[in-house]
Amino acid sequence: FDQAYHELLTKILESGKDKDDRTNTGTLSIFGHQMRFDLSKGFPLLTTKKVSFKLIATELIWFIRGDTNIKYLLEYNNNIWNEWAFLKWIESDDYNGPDMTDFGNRALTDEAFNEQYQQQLAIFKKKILTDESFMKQYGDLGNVYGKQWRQFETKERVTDQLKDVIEQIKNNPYSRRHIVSAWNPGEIDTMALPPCHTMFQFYVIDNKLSCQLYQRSADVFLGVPFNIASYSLLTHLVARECGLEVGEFIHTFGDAHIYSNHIEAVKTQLERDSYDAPTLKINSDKDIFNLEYEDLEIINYTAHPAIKAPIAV
Ligand code: THF
Repeated sequence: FDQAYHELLTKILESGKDKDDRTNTGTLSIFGHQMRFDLSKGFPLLTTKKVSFKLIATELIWFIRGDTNIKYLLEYNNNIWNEWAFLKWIESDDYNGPDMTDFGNRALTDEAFNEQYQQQLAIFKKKILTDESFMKQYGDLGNVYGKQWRQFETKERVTDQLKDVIEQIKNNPYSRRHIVSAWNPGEIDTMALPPCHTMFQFYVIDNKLSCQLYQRSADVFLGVPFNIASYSLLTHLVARECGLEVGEFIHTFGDAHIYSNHIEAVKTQLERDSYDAPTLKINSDKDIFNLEYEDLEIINYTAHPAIKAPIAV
């Protein structure tokens, strides 16, 4: 599994073009790529760096529950969406701490500022967990993935796309319309961040369920290892719900990029050899909408150490 990922990293290093981006970090970028993972051969959690299954599984369960408030993630000590909620707070009239403009970039270059930022972030997290009205106002990221998967609104109706697609797979498995879209053009401006995983489609053949994701924008070093494991886990959960075996996860990209401040980390990872893939175990009969993180287990996971790198905000 790691090989397909390493091929993508190598391709971007060798043929990516310098491209400016929203975050002013700078990237090497290519447009259009595809990877395939045969899920019957194991679970694609990368082994050339340690990736946290807990962070991936709690984020996916958060999407499946239709939740868009980071409180649920914080309760699992999952901090991967903090920056986007924090941004809404510091831009509001309720914030009266030190100036946090452009905190993502400044925290990397100014040690004194980074200390202030970590302090404000800690205050923010504590308020989300202990102050209910603050949590409701500033913990919510807007109509992001969870909202679109479970309550996609158009003028005519509200659609539970995930529930509907599962019903369709059960009743009409060979349909070519097993689609869930997170891209709701009328609601993009309500989202903290427009969806990077734009839409996915399921496909049934020989009693196996496959899933293909179209990802419009991909942070290949930090995000993609999460995205591969997340959609592979989703494929397992939907297959189990529908009484099917798992087929392939197919990952299709638009703008696939490596941030300029991740290049050294990428080179370190590319020098490593992979281990055998782990396997996923689900220790419960609960349905997909009631499953909890504690019901999931990754077994036989051996990996090289994690490689730290800064997230672009
Ligand atoms: N923004 C950017 N710039 N990249 C992304 O991948 C990304 N996401 C989500 C939303 N915005 C994004 C958030 N997903 C990490 C991983 C996934 C994220 C955000 C952050 C991360 O920092 N991972 C670290 C470990 C972090 C920890 O231990 O707390 C890692 O080393 O893997 C795309 O979905």
